Amino acid sequence: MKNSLLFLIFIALWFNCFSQTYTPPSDPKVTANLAQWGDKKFGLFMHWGIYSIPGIVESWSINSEDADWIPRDSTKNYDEYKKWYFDLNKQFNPVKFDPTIWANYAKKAGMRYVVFTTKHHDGFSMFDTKQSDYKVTNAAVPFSLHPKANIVKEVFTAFRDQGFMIGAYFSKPDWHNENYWWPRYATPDRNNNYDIRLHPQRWKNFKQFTYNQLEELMTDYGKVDILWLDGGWVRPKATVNAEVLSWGAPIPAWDQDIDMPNISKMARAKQPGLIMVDRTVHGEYENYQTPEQKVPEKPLDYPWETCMTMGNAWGYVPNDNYKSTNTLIHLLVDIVAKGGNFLLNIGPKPDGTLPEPALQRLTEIGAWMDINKEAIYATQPIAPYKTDNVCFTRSKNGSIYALYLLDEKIKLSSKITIKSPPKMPKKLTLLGVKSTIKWRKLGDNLEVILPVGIRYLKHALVFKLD
Ligand code: JFZ
Repeated sequence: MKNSLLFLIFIALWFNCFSQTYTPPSDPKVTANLAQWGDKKFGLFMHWGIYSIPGIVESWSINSEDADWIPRDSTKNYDEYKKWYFDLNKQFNPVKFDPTIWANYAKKAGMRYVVFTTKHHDGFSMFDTKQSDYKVTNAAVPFSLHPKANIVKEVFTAFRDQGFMIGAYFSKPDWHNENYWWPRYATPDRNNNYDIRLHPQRWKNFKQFTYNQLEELMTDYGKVDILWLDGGWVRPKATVNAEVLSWGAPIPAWDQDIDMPNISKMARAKQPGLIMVDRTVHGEYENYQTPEQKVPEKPLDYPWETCMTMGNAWGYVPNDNYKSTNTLIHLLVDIVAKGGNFLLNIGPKPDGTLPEPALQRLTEIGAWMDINKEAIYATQPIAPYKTDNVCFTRSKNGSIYALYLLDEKIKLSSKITIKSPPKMPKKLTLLGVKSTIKWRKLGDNLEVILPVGIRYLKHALVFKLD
């Protein structure tokens, strides 16, 4: 009897510990902030750094792993290339940088929060850190003389002034820092390049450096709502799971534990209620999950956000292939109908402006949001979530919306079907149209007679079922 009870307890603990990938926050302030963030639905992700100057992949080209998605100029040997890349700081001079323009476009597009790269894996700090000279405000950087040189402060202020929630992207690994990539050894892959078990003090120094930089960001840059920590391979070894193994990168024999409990204690003392996203590490410091470049098939039963590039690259690359406005709106609708947020990324150009195709898409998305935002903001998923090309959302006051995705290549017929709506309405309206909408029940479906003269409604028709 006793053994079987012990066995059952063991199974329960195992299940809870390993099968669960989401740990709800225990702090009510975090829970409240998470709900506020969840209502925002649409955010702007921005990757901006020295990689934007040549228009190449952010940081990764100095990583020596042999992967097709890590291109590198092969006319230089690796050490020459790394020096060339790290010296790009001496060319950073975005003279047209004006984050107020960025914030205005993003707000008009319907975006309500921003996540900005304060430091990517290459270690170049886009803020005036006192922990390193490898920063935008150092005299080696031409832009350091500009009044807006403390870029993170300027970006956070400009977006906060427009009512945005503020997110700080911060890379846990720092490939420029001598206590992560020790110059004494080669740098064969993304991991720190020495055995921490043999050099504990060096790793201790790196933990302190990281803590100090995060303390600066949590102290000197105003209210920060989200700490978005990237570089998931920097984690306690015990947390390495199938997802990490799927990345195909070497797993060190030692522990790259950055001491999240210590960071979290400080960060939340400075920023009460701070949402923390220790990406892919899961556990109590990942308050929401961040599927990257993909949308989950079904709604998830925990908070989540799809992060996705508007083009193909996170940073600015010339002639990037930007997704159409139609595709972007369909992604937003699909994500929101499944209960997620859409963090859409734009990489600013080396001169500080946003690429024209990105501005055009922000403007067009904004025109659609102006008409249909009530079906997006502060909504919840409602079964059946999506049938064919129709997504469903539910507002907090109980209104149900059917978002009928339009294919730009197909002429819209005068009669459309909404399959298996969550309920049969007493009254049906089409957002953006004053006239009443004729419809009839066909079995479990709604057949809708579209009014004439609605060609100005593009990308998705949004019906309100009252
Ligand atoms: C990470 C960053 O590395 C990337 O540069 C970008 O900032 C993105 C938003 O976040 O993306 C990853 C994450 C994991 C891997 C590669 C890129 N991986 O495991 O190979």
